[in-house]
Amino acid sequence: MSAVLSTTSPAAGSQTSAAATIDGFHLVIEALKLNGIGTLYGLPGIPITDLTRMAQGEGLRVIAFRHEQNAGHAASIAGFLTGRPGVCLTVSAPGFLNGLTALANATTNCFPMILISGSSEREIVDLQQGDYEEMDQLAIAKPLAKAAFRVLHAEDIGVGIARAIRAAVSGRPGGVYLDLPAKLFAQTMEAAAGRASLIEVVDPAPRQIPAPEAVQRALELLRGAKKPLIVLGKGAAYARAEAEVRTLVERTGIPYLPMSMAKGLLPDTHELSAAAARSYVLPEADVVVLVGARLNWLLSHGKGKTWGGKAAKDWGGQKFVQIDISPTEADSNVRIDAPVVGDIGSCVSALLAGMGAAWPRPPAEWLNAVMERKAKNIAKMAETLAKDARPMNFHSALNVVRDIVKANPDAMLVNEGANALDFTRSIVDMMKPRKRVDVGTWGVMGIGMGYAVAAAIETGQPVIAIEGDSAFGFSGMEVETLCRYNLPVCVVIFNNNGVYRGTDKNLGGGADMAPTAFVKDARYEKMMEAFGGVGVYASTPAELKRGVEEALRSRRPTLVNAIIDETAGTESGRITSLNPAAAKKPQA
Ligand code: FYN
Ligand code: ADP
Repeated sequence: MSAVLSTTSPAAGSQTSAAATIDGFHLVIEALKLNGIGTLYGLPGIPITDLTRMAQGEGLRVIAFRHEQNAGHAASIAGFLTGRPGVCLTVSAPGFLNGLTALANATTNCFPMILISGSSEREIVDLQQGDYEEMDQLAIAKPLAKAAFRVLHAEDIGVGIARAIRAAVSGRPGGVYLDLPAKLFAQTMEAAAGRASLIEVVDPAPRQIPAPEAVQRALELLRGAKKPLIVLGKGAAYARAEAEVRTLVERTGIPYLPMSMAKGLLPDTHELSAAAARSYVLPEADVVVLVGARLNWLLSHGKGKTWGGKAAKDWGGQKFVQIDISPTEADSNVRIDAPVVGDIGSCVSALLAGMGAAWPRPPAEWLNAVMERKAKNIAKMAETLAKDARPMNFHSALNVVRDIVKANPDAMLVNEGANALDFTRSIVDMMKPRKRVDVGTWGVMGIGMGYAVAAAIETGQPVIAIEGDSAFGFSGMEVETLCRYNLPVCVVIFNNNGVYRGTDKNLGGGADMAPTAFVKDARYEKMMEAFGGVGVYASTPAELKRGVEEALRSRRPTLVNAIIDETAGTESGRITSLNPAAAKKPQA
């Protein structure tokens, strides 16, 4: 475990008789360990190959991927799941660029992540003299990250890593870039001084207590509400505020709507869940409490027809309470009447304290109307699910997944695609917090295998990844990674032969397939078999059920190729209105 050069791996390369020196490699490793970072996600290569070897030698877990984007996504979701920054390690220029999508996605989603990339020689890069993988990485990363730092001297490694950790997890979490030039790793310094320069970050994400007057303002607004609604976002899941949120919902009796990654914060079967009455409660509500959810596109920016406005940009008349750690989030889309700034646990606790033990329930007419609409939609859904269509469609396949997830509430669910995403979100109930991870704020495709790897590693639970056949393609090579680390991941590909569906034709009538169509009847399960995992071809619900259940039982990496009716999908799933051509047509 020693980091003293003379007692460590010869791979350090630079040791002499200097028994009491330490190099940059080991300072980085020790700084990470000192701060409780036990896993690195990455892809070795110049100049970080030895860093990955030495980190493993020093007891860190190093998970090596086949493409940096997947390693980056893995690190970011590790950050979401643990509340500690997930670390991704890449080589310079091209590897760094491959990691940037994940860094930007982490920042957008408020996931704490640190992208550490090796870089080429500063002097040559800055004079643009044509170094190996020359690129001004710090400048490129800056606009995509919450913060970006470069360390040039071994004695600054401790500060650099401490700053990266604080930036990633304090306040609104996000992606941080840390630039480590190749020369830094080989620098040495006196070992005792080196260790003394490292910083163990104290209280990296301090609680943020809301102002009492902000809490009172919110309570006054809520007290007058006739049709109150709570919207739970993934910020509440990240904040691990499920106990406080449950008390808030149950003490007030206010119906709540979970955003996609907040599903399971309270069990989706909770009597106050209004998920099945979404299009009723949003326009009808008069006071809406946003708890770690932004009024972005996923909530139609808080206005327009979704909210009962007459036209696309009209205010629906709702008043908003917004609980968020970021003071600048309020008023980003519509007026926020009562912003409550602080961490969600502290804010909700303060609201509860201000309410006292007895708080008036919402009027019965409101609750009854919501429950009536909800019951109607659930009954309609049950009818559709019971149809057992052959060939399988999204509903008959998800009917199976729904039962399996219900029977395995600790399993993680990864979900991406268009129809595969939208149908899974509304059909598969989640029973526990932070079990569902998906395309998030951007609707990004390609998170699948990276998230699946990290979900398995960070939670130790089995993972079910429901993947559209297109979405899977972005990270499909990582099935080798699943096999290499023998991870308990069951990938289920909803294979309908194309993007959205498999029936599109070449509009020009030529021999090429339509841009949205794939090779018909592709045998994706053989990809998993190629690396020693289990492949399953499933054309019926019974085969799908057997395949997934066996994967959960065996904990072996498994890929189930679920054959779906190629006519089953709709263009862009439930967000067809975002297509430029569709947007020209009047939307419901
Ligand atoms: C939900 N619903 C249910 C249930 N849960 N019905 C019965 N039972 C249950 N349990 C109903 C709900 O009331 C809605 O019907 C419908 O199912 C869909 O619910 P959802 O998913 O909550 O709502 P909706 O309208 O799809 O949500 C809007 C959205 C969502 C923007 C938040 O679409 C979303 O998260 N989209 C992400 C899309 C994405 O990122 N795609 C990737 C790019 S794909 P109604 O109330 O009747 O409306 C590239 O092409
Ligand atoms: P969703 O997509 O589920 O609606 P968003 O990503 O839009 O969720 O919103 C999450 C919000 O939660 C962000 O505005 C972020 O600032 C906030 N947030 C993240 N962590 C915390 C925390 N610990 N306390 C309070 N707010 C938080």
